[in-house]
This record gives sequence, C-alpha cells and structure tokens, in this order.
Amino acid sequence: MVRPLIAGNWKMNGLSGDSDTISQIARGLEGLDNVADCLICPPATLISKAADTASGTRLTVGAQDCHANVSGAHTGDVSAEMIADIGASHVIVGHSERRADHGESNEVIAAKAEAAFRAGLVPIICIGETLDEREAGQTIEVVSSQLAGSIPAGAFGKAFVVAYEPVWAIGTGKVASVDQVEEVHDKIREILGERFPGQADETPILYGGSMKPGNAAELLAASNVDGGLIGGASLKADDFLAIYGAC
Ligand code: 3PY
Repeated sequence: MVRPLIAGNWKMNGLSGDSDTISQIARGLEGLDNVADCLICPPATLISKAADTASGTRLTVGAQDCHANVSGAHTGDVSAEMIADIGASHVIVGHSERRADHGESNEVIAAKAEAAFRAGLVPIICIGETLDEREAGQTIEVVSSQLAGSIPAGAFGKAFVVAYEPVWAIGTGKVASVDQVEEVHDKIREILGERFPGQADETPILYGGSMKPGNAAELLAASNVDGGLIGGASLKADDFLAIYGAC
C-alpha cells in the first residue's frame, strides 16, 4: 500500500518573511494523525531556510525544478546536487508551466528526473493534457505518451512520484471530476504496472489542479489517488493543513 503524499507547490511566490508559513505547517502537522508524507516546494530562494525550519519535523522541503547537469555554464540554473545540498528531498519536474514557459520536452524532463536520482532526490514527474486535447478525446493518449517519455530509463527500483495535473484545471478554479480523475489515475497505474512490475503499487500518483479544502476529501478518496500536488491553497498554512487533514 503506497503511503500518500501531500505536496505544496508555491510556484513563484514567497519572500523571506513567508518562512513563517513553513513553521506554521510544521507545527500544525504535529496535531494531525501521521497518515501521509508532507512536502512544501517553495521557490529556490527559500529552500535552504525552509529546510532549516522544517528540520526535525514531519515536514520535508523540495524544489520546483532542476537542471539535468551536475554543474557548468548554465546561467540561472540550479542542479539537483545543489538542491540536495541545501536540504531538499524531492524535486518537481515537468510541471505544465515549465513545459509551456520553457518549452520542456519529455526528453528534457526525463533527463531532469535522472539527475534527481543521481543526486538522491525523489522526482515528482508531472503530466497532464490541455483543454484542447481533452476536448479532442486525446487525454489518455497524451498522458500515456508523456508518462512513457518523461520517466527515465533508470527509474526501475528507484523512488519517484507521478503527478497528474490537467492543464485546464491549473489556476482556472476548474477541477476535474472524480470520474475524470479515476479514469486517468487507473490508466497511469496500469502503465506503471506494465513498465515496472512489482513496483507500481509503491509509486504515489498525485492529483493536482485547483485542489483545495472544499474538494480535497472527495479527490483524495478516488481510486489510485495517493495524494495531491497543491498550488494556491499551499500558500496558506490553514488551507494546506486542512487538505492534509482530509487524507
Ligand atoms: C495547481 O494546483 O495550480 C498546480 O499547478 C499544482 O502544481
């Protein structure tokens, strides 16, 4: 049975003063049953401080992206090793905002996930269809090919997480229905089972896309949903803890 993961993606939000939210979440977890792992991925500028704040608590800290190389002439980029060095445990790769804003292909994302393994981080590999693709009836095809191309060859036997985030449900307030979520999550589990026999049941499959306290319980109870990747609602400790509490 896979242990659920409730992960927050702060995106490009947060200044040094917002580290208070990290301590509020860490403190709040102490009062809740230990039913799931809990992770916050703040912007790169806050990882070190957040990791110090979360140290010794049930909260862990991750990054939102990494470069595939260890080091070198890549101005503005941060390697998986650098992220691990400042206390992160996970790294999100292939979020649809990076696929769209930075033109990241499945091959680039697979290389980043491989870099995460190399550095001892757990990659959270994001996939999800656009509204046009869903309306054209291509959801399963798109998600299957993203999954095949974004999980690196070296993933067998390694810990990784898959996050299904329909692009049309990100930042729009629209949430996928339980039926829509289950159809895709069941398919992801099936594909993982074919590619990673014996390992598929240990890989958490998260739902992401406008998850909030009001809809979390229903989404988290859906089949093959092992947690959430939470955007805006992870910026407020109370909302994020309420989602954790819905596990
Ligand atoms: C959202 O819920 O908006 C996300 O993109 C989480 O990654």
